[in-house]
Amino acid sequence: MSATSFVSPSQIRAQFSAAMSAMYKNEVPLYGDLMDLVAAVNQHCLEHDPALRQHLHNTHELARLDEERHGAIRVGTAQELHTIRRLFAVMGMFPVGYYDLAPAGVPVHSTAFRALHEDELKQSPFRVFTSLLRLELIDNATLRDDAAAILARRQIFTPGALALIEKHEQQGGLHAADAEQFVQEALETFRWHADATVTSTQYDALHDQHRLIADVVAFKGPHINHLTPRTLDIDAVQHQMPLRGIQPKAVIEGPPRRQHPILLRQTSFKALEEAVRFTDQHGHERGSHTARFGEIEQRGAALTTKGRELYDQLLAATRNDMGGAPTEANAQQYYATLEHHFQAFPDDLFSLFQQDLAYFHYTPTEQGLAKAGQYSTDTSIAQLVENGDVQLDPIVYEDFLPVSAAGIFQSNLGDNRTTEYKQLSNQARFERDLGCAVIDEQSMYQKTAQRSLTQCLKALGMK
Ligand code: OOG
Ligand code: NI
Repeated sequence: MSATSFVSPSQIRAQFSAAMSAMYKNEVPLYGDLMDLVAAVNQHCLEHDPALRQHLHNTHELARLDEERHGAIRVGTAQELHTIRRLFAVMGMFPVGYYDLAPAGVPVHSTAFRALHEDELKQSPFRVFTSLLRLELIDNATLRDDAAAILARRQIFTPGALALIEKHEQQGGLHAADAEQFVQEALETFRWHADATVTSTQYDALHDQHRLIADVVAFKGPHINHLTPRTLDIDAVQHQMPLRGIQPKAVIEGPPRRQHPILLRQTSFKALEEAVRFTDQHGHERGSHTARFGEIEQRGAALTTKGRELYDQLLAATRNDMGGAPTEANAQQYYATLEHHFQAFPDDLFSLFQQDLAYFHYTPTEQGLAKAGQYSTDTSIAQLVENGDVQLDPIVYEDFLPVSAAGIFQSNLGDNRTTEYKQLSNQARFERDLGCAVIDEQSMYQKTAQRSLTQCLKALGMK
């Protein structure tokens, strides 16, 4: 058998994403309802907004939209994080970015596993926001040691998954039958287990320290805690959720609604209370745990470092005016303040391009192609755009936002406790546990934009 008959990592990722969605729909029926709502809203948007449809077509996002989703998991130990990295590598998913949630009172730090190249993202943009519990932030030494001992006893990967990860590393890929088996074995790591690994007393102790700690430590594995479809109109979905019996969180995280969406807007519905059995419970005795929830998101343009700084600054100014994170009570005032501050963020493509705030795909127009080969070498890309010879389409943001992620965590953890962990962010330690450096998201968008520009100029006979 030759290397050429390996199944591509993108295909494995697409299969895994579909299998995960089917499993989660089964486990959390509300997810299925949310998917139906998102599909209806997306169809409506595409029918009523031909420019949006054309843009999504140009950037190859239209074909992937129905299959687009992200998930989230929380692992407990360095070893688990290390092996999960190797597992995701089989599917062509690599750690992008470092997110420190400690300042927001969540004792984790995180990365997002995803595909890197636009050709691969096109096949499947599936991403998994992956957090590692930071036991070192827990000040209760006994509890910390107990939690570490409980975590040390569990094995979150099946023997089959471990064997296939190794085979993939040795051979450089997997053949079809192995790939199929890998998807099934890998799924087991993300499955929900109603049987806890601790007594109800232990659970209460973990839970009293922080709900998140109980969620990570008390179970057999890092169950997928949400799976998020992508909508083209998050305000419409937020509005329609209650009509379908789904209660959304107070506010949509991220930038305000705009003509040209930037980064990421997200909202979620509250976690479900689920029956679990602790190790000291027998017969029909049950306890309960809330962890799994639903989320939706709308994605917009990836921002340059300069654009991102402006975003962070305007969001911080909004929060400063509000005196902290938004709540149910001040939601309307929050939106108004957010919109007010974001007037400073240009909302037309040419300004975003000219002020170097966002990343773009460059497509030669028919008018431009008709002039191919006749351009003088000093024609700038800005001139080509202004003349209508090149069309701009924003590159979609593939990553996450730490402030939004903290809001999502907090809303589904269901408490407004704002313990601020004072310990410094520790990317070096995270990378050591992970077994490699995280990839810089900016460099990924720069490369994609550059490849697009090179191809565009070539088509116009300028390179
Ligand atoms: C992850 C929360 C963050 C997002 O989309 O920002 C997240 C978690 O609750 O484990 O998923
Ligand atoms: Ni999420």
